[in-house]
Amino acid sequence: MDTGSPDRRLKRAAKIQPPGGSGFWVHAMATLVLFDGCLSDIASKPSLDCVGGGTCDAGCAQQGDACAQVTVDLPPVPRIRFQLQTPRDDGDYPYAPTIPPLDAPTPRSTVYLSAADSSDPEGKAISVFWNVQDSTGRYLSLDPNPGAFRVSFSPSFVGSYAITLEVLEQGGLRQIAQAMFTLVVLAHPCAADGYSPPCSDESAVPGGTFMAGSADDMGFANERPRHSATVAPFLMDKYEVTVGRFRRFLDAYADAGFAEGAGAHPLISGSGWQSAWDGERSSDIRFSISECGGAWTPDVGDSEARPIGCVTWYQAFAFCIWEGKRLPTEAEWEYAASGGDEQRTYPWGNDPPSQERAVYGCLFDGLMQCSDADLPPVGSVPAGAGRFGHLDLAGSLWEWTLDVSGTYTGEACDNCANLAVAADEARVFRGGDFKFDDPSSLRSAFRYGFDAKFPDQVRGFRCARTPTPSAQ
Ligand SMILES: [Ca+2]
Ligand SMILES: [Ca+2]
Repeated sequence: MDTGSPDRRLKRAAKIQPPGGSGFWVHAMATLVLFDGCLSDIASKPSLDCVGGGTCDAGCAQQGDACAQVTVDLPPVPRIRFQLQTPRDDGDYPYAPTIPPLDAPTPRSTVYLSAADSSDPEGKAISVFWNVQDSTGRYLSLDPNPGAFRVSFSPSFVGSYAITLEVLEQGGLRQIAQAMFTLVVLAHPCAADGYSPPCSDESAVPGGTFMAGSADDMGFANERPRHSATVAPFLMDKYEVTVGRFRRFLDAYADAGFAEGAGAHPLISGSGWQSAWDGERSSDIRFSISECGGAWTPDVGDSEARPIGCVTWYQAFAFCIWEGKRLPTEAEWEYAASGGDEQRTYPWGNDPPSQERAVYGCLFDGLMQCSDADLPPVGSVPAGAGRFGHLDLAGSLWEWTLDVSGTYTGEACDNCANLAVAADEARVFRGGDFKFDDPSSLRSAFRYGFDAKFPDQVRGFRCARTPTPSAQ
């Protein structure tokens, strides 16, 4: 008699149905596995001979064996609870596979798991073991260790994560029970349409003076000399302009130009639209972007909240005018990224770049090769927010600014912009991009310039405006 064969095991599985309306993102299954519930090691277990006794469990009785009386030792009961914020105490785990939170967790967040409600019906001690696998089957590391009753992990990417809790009876039949559920991690909930709040939000930047550029022993030659720059209070888009926002512009923009001087910085003369730039229609812009690619799709799709690249400087300027805004000056952009007089090396501070703080180096999806998944929806790395709340200033896409690309003179800048167009029509863009793997490009003072007419998948933008006195 082979008492250890799999068919001697009693298995039961139950699907736990998530409550209506939120079931799309969580699926739970509890599996109970009773090892050798009948005969294995029978001498060491409390037992009752079923021959003539008539009280054996069905699985044993069908085989006509003498068997253990398993009803006196029920399997342990695994219970998973979880929390998406730092728990206040050991009981602060409000969610369960059948009680999901309203919002799914986001990449780079922390998920806190608790097995503390698990128990054994007979009150025996239990031990637990967790494992968490991502959608590729890779095991995630658990803090502090997989055998702890309370653990946490950080999902790196959008996708499904299989969470398994195994509970083992200490003593008795040493029965093992398992509970499993699938947690779906979604992109940062900047609205799926790409323009509803918070996607179109602005963050206010108080005016002030800071040192623009880099010191003599820092950065690249075009960042020097360092010089004083003053900016008046302004508002700047919290996020890079999304596909959804740009689509609304293309759908509504019927003209092929703007009034002379539209979109000017009110304190910088000659900074507005020039009629010589008229002529490009919505259909022209659509064609240009479609040829270039990036996150753009011809029809509304899954990429509405991803940043729009492949825009020329002129198209970016046109969009900002259409939204009642303008392009930020280079000094304004750097002021926001530097945290003003905090003189931050990076928007988040002076700590070196990491994938938690900036989308760069084609590593957002955790894989070395570059793919669409390396350019996520805007705001996907909230830990990289600047002092004034702007997201993705460093990384994601380069951002066009108003200024012509040129060298610094060392003169103090008082709401200034370089408007002296050069033969190459190069305009400045800032902040690095999702592909470029040089973390130096993510510095607040790093500057680069290229032909304003030339679209590229790695170049996008955000808009700014000067508040009216009543709005300040
Ligand atoms: Ca990659
Ligand atoms: Ca950026």
